[in-house]
Amino acid sequence: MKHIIFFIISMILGGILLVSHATMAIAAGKIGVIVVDVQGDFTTWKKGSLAVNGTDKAFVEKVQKATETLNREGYLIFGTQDWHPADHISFYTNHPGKKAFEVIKIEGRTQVLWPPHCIQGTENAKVLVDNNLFLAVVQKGRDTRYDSYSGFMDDGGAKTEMDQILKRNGIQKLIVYGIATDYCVKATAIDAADAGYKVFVVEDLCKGVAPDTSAKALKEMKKKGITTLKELDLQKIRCF
Ligand code: VGL
Ligand code: ZN
Repeated sequence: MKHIIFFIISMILGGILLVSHATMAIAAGKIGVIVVDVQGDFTTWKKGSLAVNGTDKAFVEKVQKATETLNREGYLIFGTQDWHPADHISFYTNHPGKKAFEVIKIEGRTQVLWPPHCIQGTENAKVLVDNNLFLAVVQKGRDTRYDSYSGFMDDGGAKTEMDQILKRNGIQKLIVYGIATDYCVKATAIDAADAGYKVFVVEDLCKGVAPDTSAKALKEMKKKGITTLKELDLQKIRCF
């Protein structure tokens, strides 16, 4: 008899837990994730042309695991992919006499000159996180004339499909992480905040090109009302 009562009580409690979990998942349906530019050319793992410090295999696997977890919990996963034509304006090789990482002005805009990277259709332009996890991957930097750190719009002001796609899915909050903290993560997170999304950036799922610009980027993001979390803390994000 005792066993039967115990069994019934555990079934009821289990049921309540399942229901509350499902409710949280539905509430969480309004939260989206943007995985920024986790591509071969930005990683040391794949010996990328613009490899960012700390982007070894272990880092990419950590990003993969976190993205799987978020997907399993019911969050909608989106990605960005840097996707440049070979004659892209951001490549130093397209500016005779200039060196990699030189900074120039183009029509009043500041342009860092990068080594050629993420050229459309090359092996190291591939997104390294399991492509099946993404509801959509938004490509950026496709216009030869403009760089595009942000997943929302390029330096010429042309919008990508990102905002439309997020709105179509009822997303109001965004968890953002990837590469690089000081460029594409920062620009994507700030444009998201400006577009009205509540944004969370997960620091240990990001890597930056340089420590000083990364620290500055985190400060700038905080000033914009973005919440920076040291690590992925779903409790904190859900309760926000
Ligand atoms: C990026 C430099 C050039 C980035 C993209 O993903 O942060 N950085 N293109
Ligand atoms: Zn680029």
